[in-house]
Amino acid sequence: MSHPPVFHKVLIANRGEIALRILRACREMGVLSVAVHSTADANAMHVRLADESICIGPPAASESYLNAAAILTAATICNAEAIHPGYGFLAENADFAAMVEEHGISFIGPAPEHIRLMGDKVAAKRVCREAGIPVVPGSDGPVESEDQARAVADDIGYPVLVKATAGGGGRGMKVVNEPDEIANALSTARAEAVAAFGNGELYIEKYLARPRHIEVQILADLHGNVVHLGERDCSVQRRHQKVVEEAPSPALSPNEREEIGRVATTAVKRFGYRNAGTFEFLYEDGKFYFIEMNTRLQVEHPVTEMVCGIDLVREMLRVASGAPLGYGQKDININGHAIECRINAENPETFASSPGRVGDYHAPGGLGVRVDSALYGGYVVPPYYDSMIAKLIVHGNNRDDCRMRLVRALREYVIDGIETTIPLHQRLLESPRFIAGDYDVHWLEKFVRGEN
Ligand code: MV4
Repeated sequence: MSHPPVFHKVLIANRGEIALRILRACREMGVLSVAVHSTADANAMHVRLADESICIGPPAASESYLNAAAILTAATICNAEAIHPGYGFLAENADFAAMVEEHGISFIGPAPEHIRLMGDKVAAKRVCREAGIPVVPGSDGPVESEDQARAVADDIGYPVLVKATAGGGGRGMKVVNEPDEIANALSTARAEAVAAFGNGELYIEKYLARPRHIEVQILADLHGNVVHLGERDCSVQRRHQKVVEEAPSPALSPNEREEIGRVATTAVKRFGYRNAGTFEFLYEDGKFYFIEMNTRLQVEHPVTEMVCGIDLVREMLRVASGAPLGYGQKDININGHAIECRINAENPETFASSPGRVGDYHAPGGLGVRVDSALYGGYVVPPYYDSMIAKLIVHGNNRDDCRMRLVRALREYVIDGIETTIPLHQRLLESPRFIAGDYDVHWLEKFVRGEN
């Protein structure tokens, strides 16, 4: 079989480390890259390194990186064949993906219908349940009334969690401990959901008190070939922001790993999903429950790359261009262990953001050490965007070798001039609970409050 060559030129609709990550994959494949940038990012590394660059608007993301018309114009002017959206911004905007395709440009990601489907958390749960994935018990659809909510809660038992259908990432959730609280929770959650998403639809789930967040990476081509690349444990979070991620999860047995990967792969084949995707599960007491699917490349994808030896961005470009995966599940092996630290420009105790000029800069190196960052000495971190400035990813033969290598690499990392969360990472990586792998989604919040 012959296949069309991968794209001639790709526009990267993003900034920061992920724009560099995509640019690097393009260059290694002989694909030309186009950077887009706001006026605040004229001196950004992704602009410096790309083959071409186009300014798409003022600093505010709403007028630049979220400006679909400006990005499509840029892609048309420079004759880009494809757009990679990275994560955040327009990455999970189904209307944007559809507009890209209507312009005869390939969207490097799933079909617009699949982005739309998974953006509706109730619909996503339904199709996943029907495809044989275990889901959290709850209302098998949106709740229309207080009476219905009460009936569902009585049925599954308290505590329950009220969630927004259009939500995700923890916004618009309310824990309900007893029947008396349900009316209040519904109206507060509905108001928050309307304000945040312009959609007040809600659903109800059994509240799991101490879950781990474990997610499965999948990759699918246009010919029905699907593989999973194992799981990531992303339970070390603060305010619904992941702080440390690792692969494999220290909590899963080999049988559980095989099972969670198999159900995810089966579901993807069933609903004909294409490109990269992630199934998010809550894991508690030896059972896992699907909660959401992410239809984008994720921030934490490098830990999967480090243990699988597969370049996920390269694969996204290949399958988007129509190439077959060319390997099957039996060809995928999980090797050793990888941990990622997300380093933010923030005070490590108060988490107040700390943009400004970077002074001396020295990134760590050595065997098994990877730094995904767009920082350089003298760079000015702008105040307009996400505070994540670097990801330090380390691989080792086993979890503890990996962890000790990461502690070593953090000590080498010099980022002068701004405050960073490196000291927090150093503390948490040396804490007994992290060393034991004994943590859940609430552990880090308690740790930063000094409770353990
Ligand atoms: C849950 C849950 C417990 N039970 N769902 C948070 C982000 C979003 N992706 C899903 N999230 C959760 N869903 C059920 N049925 C716990 C979380 C959760 C969480 C909840 C409250 C406070 C902090 C949290 C941190 C991580 C996950």
